[in-house]
This record gives sequence, C-alpha cells and structure tokens, in this order.
Amino acid sequence: MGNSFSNIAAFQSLHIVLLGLDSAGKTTVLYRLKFNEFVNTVPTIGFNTERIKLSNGTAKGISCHFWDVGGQEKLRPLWKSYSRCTDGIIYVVDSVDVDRLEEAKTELHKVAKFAENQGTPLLVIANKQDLPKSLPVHEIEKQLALHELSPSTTYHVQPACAIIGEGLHEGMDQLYEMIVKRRKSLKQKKKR
Ligand SMILES: Nc1nc2c(ncn2[C@@H]2O[C@H](COP(=O)(O)OP(=O)(O)OP(=O)(O)O)[C@@H](O)[C@H]2O)c(=O)[nH]1
Ligand SMILES: [Mg+2]
Repeated sequence: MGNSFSNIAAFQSLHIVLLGLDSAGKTTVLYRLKFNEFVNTVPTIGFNTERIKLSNGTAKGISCHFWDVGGQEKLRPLWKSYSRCTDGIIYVVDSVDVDRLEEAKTELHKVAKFAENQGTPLLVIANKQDLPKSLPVHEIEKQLALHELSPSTTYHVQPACAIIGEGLHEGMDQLYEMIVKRRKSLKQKKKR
C-alpha cells in the first residue's frame, strides 16, 4: 500500500543536485536535511555530497543522494557535469539578494538548457524568507523568468528558511512528486 507513488520510486535512491549562486544557502539546506539542525557553513570549494533518507511528508523514507556544488563564479563550470542525468535539480536563491537575481536567472537558464537536463524537475528554493525585505515567491518566480523555461521542465517555487528548516520538507515533497510523475510518463512513452 503506502502512498500512491510507492510502487515507482520508494525503493530507489534519487540523485539530486543543489545549485545556486554562492551564499544562497545550499550547504545550509543540505545539512539541515541531513542532521535536522543548523550547521554553520563555510563557502564550498568543490562540492559536498550526502546520502539522506527523507524523514517527513510524502517523500518520507525516500533515500536521496545529494550533490551540493559550490556557487562561486569560478566553480560554476562544474555545474554542467554535476547536473547531468540527475532525477531533480534544486536551485537555491537568496530572496534578499535582489542585486544578483538577474545573475541567478542567467545561471539557472544556462543549466536548464543543457540537453541532458531537458525535462528534469526543478525545485526553486526561495531561501532566507526570515529576513526583512525578502522577496515573495511570485516575485522570485517572475524575476527568474521561470515561465520561459522549456515546457518540458516542471518546477515548483518553495519559500524557505534553511536555518530553521522551514519549507524544506514541503519543497522536497513537491520535487518528489514531480520526479515520480516524470518517471511514470517516461515509462508510458516507452511502452508505446
Ligand atoms: N538569514 C538566513 N541566513 C541563511 C539562510 N540560509 C543560509 N543562510 C546563511 O547564508 C550564508 C551562506 O550559506 P551557505 O549554505 O554556506 O551558502 P552556499 O549556497 O552553500 O554558498 P557556496 O558554498 O559559496 O556556494 C551562511 O551564513 C548561512 O548561515 C536562511 O534561510 N536565512
Ligand atoms: Mg556551500
């Protein structure tokens, strides 16, 4: 029995990549999901990787292999190889860093255009919602021009505060559902 998605993905490990500009909060998200507590981070030079069994919501019990890649400009060329053939992409955005939203948009659209990423479900985490002047989700969605992504890319924008973990499990549930739907439709296409 279990939830309606259990037959498809419950026993497999999902491969998820965390991308986004430096200081957006990717590593904070990663360790919040792993340890369920705040971990003080340093800028990532290279990448971090963790296997995490999700502990909440629809995706509870699902095992994920996360790759958290540094967001500094000199590291962004790595994003292509880390995002290749993943089940899902998480793009973390600093919701108060308005001056760099255009840069965040450009980098996201670059990643989404790689042939290998066509149709890969995308979870945008509008992070740092605890801070005053953080932009609301609809504004982040507009500024990142998510409607301009290929129609094959399903996405969800999740408001979050990685420091206390708010919104992260809801976001993972949405990503998981998009991944399962995609697997189902790919399976059906193969049958035809
Ligand atoms: N106020 C607030 N600060 C946050 C939040 N998430 C992360 N931070 C802080 O933002 C800073 C950068 O976080 P990191 O997780 O290291 O950012 P990153 O995206 O991994 O950065 P790179 O490794 O350089 O790519 C740290 O000081 C975090 O504590 C949040 O939700 N709210
Ligand atoms: Mg980092």
